[in-house]
Amino acid sequence: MPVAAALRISFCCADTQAQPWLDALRQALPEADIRLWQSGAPRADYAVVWAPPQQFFDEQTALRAVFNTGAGVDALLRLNIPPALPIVRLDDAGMAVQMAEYVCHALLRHLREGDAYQEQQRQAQWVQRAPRSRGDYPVGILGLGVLGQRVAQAVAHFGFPVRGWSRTPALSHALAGLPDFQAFAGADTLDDFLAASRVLVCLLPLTEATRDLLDRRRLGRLQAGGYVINVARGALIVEDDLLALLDAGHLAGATLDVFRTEPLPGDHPFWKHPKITVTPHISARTLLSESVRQIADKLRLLEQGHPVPGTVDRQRGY
Ligand code: OXD
Repeated sequence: MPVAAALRISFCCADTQAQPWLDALRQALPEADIRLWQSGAPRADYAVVWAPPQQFFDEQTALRAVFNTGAGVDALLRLNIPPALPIVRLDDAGMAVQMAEYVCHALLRHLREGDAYQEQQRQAQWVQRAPRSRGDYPVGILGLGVLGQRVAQAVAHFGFPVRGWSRTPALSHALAGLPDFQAFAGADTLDDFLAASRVLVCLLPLTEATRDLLDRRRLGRLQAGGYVINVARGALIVEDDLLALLDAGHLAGATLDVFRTEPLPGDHPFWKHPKITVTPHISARTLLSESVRQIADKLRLLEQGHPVPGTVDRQRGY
């Protein structure tokens, strides 16, 4: 059903090429008046945003809902936004499969000793290293939302034992059928979950409860030779503690896609650390056509007075 003619949508996305988004949104919602936000613009009914300035919300005081063009809303929740204004994040929109690819790539590269073979090539050394057994690499997925569940399935497909942790018990059918899967739920199971994992995949949202969650003590619970893959938010991990455990040899390595400060500063020790692989927050990109389709569908649902999936629980922080 088309939306009402007079709807106004304001687009305010940092670090985003606006024109392709405006074109796609106008095509998906032809009845709406969709404009790139600038200071002093008329008040809109809906907003499509990524990392907008506070000024946006100071001026846009008639919004009925805000669509975030990413999965994480932590940056948005740091702003002063009316508490009753619904914030809707993308759920999946093509990100889950990308996340699964990224995590499996990092995991398999670690299992198959990609770094060591790369070094051997540099030295022109023909050495066949002893095969490793994936049974010795239980993979702990910290956070079992849409992305975490997809990652768990993909990892299980390669025959790894999978451990999953969620804040509340929320076992889906997708996970129930996995062959070697162990579920942990609630804060008091976190230590046991970590101790049951050798590879840790961080997929939690950043909230007051998860900031600095992975400190020396908790990372130290991972099995010896542990490996950390962070595709969620940099601030989940205490950086100095991660470095200390890598240097002490308890952790074998880390693949990091997200950082406390992005872009990662040029002099940051992660860049040159021999056990760390750095990528520039690319594990799951926002895909324009899937995202616009999802935003248009959700906006229509809201206009019809229906609840929409992906609406952020402001209390919980995601
Ligand atoms: C994110 C995203 O939230 O890239 O990090 O969508």
